[in-house]
Amino acid sequence: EVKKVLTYVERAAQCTHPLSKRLFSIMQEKRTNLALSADVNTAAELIQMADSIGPYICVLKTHIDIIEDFSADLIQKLSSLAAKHNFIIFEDRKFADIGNTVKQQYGGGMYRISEWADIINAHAVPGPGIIQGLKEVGATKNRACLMLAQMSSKGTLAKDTYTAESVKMAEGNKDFVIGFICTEKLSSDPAMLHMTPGVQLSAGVDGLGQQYLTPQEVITNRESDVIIVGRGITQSANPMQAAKEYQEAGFLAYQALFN
Ligand code: 5BU
Repeated sequence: EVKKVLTYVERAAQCTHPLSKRLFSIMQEKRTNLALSADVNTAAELIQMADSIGPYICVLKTHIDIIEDFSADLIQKLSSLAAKHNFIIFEDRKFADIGNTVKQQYGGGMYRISEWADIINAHAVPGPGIIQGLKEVGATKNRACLMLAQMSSKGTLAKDTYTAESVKMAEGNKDFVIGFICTEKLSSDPAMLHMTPGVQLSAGVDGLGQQYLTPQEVITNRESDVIIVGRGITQSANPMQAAKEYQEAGFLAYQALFN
């Protein structure tokens, strides 16, 4: 049996959710499957990173709660840069509570995540109520969610049955869940996105449990769609050059799927 790999264009055509459709289109247009994990601690650094690395990425991933000087102005600038460089904003909030609580964490508080983050993610551990709660806030705004089906860290409990059940939960909510955070392809549905953190140009570990795979391993062997890179870019002497290298490595691996 010959396994047919679909192009980003073909995947986009299969998407019913506008955000996954848009993401696959951006990946094709900008020739990138790179997501930047912009784990910096000030608004100025985040803005600077988003503007300089913006041309090379399809997704900008934030941890908004590690910013020391958060303000509405930061969100406004970030949103303008997303429009300028055509990338999607993913707040890596990892919601993990009951539906009624995550609703408030997503829509309220000081960050008002639902007002600016195109994509958020959620742990499956509370059960499907977490998706219901998030959906009540996000669906009308055309937002989307990724299920945390696997993690990159050593000793993760998100494996085996847990992973399989997370995938089922995601697939039962395709009007809001557009894919997974995972370390390998988990769904044969071409509309489902697979995004993988723990990526550097050389495999290795970080001393606090993070485990790194190379872009080629992630795209070619694990058959994931998007590589998420943080320190490989942000801690590089030349982040822009590093971003270019990750973009190239990721996109070349994608193109090689068709050879
Ligand atoms: P790094 O600097 O490339 O190691 O950063 C990885 C980022 O991805 C960081 O923001 C983590 O919070 C995030 N992450 C991860 O590393 N592993 C996971 O399983 C998940 C998220 Br989920």
